Amino acid sequence: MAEGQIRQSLSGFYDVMTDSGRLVRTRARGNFRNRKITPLVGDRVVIDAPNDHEGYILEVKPRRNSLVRPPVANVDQAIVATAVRQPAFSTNLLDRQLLALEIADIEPVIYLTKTDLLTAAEQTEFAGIAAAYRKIGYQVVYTAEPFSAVALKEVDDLLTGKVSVIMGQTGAGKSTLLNHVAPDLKLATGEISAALNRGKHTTRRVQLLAVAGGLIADTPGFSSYDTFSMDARSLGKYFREFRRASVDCRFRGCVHVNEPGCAVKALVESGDILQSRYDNYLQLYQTLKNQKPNYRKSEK
Ligand SMILES: Nc1nc2c(ncn2[C@@H]2O[C@H](COP(=O)(O)OP(=O)(O)O)[C@@H](O)[C@H]2O)c(=O)[nH]1
Ligand SMILES: [Mg+2]
Ligand SMILES: [Zn+2]
Repeated sequence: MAEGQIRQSLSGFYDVMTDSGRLVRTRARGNFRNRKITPLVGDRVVIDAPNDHEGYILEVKPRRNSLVRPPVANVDQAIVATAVRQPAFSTNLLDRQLLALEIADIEPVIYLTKTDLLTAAEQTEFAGIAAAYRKIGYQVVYTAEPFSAVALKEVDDLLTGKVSVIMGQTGAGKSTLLNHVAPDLKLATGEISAALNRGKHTTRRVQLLAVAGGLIADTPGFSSYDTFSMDARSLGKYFREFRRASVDCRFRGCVHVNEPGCAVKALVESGDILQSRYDNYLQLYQTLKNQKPNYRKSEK
């Protein structure tokens, strides 16, 4: 028996790094499937490992948190790679990703990619967007020159000693960024990566890569249409600046839509809360309100 961490899952096999530094290929024991426990990369597990090629997972330790996309547990933070161009920047997609992470209780860090594709005027615009998200309370890595020493140092420092995931749309530049942080990785990027994914959708590999003294999962993509289900009235607490402002709303339980004396709406009016955040909030609020309870999938 040994304890360790799942570093990779592939076709029903889980590669576990034991605390004594052995990498053991394991399978989950039958009774896990019966109890509907699917081991996740990042899980702390107890294994029975007579040798390095065939072990069994006996127990999955309680998780601190977990994500569905990518399927990783016990995550300290998520780097949200967001392209300013190619694919086009969307506050809606960014806010949805931030929401997913707030629900999962995982700290987001926003990394703006492809900044070299911006004109000087657009650079100024994005510096403003970066500042606005910092004001909300998110760390934002934004430099006019992509992969500048400053930006890479910031990422390096972030990763050290932590379990991270990098998420973002296909083509956002996730793999390219990781290759810059750790050139040894040689992750496939662009066309090559897309071709590999097309041929491989039956064998979804999830793995934690050792980078900058930490571990990070690179993931093949994020769907902008991932849905959330929760009571619409709870949505506001996952928008940090709304949650802070709401203590000044006239009504307890204000959902910041039609209520008089709403402090959130006042801050949108005064320009202290981004109009785009409010618009994205309203859209999500309506979607959640229109969900029929019977059709709701369980939360997370
Ligand atoms: N101009 C520019 N292109 C980039 C940048 N980062 C990545 N790319 C390109 O964008 C494409 C997608 O990058 P990739 O890392 O595979 O994206 P992923 O799907 O998020 O892993 C590749 O062709 C990269 O060369 C950047 O900062 N500037
Ligand atoms: Mg990639
Ligand atoms: Zn309000």
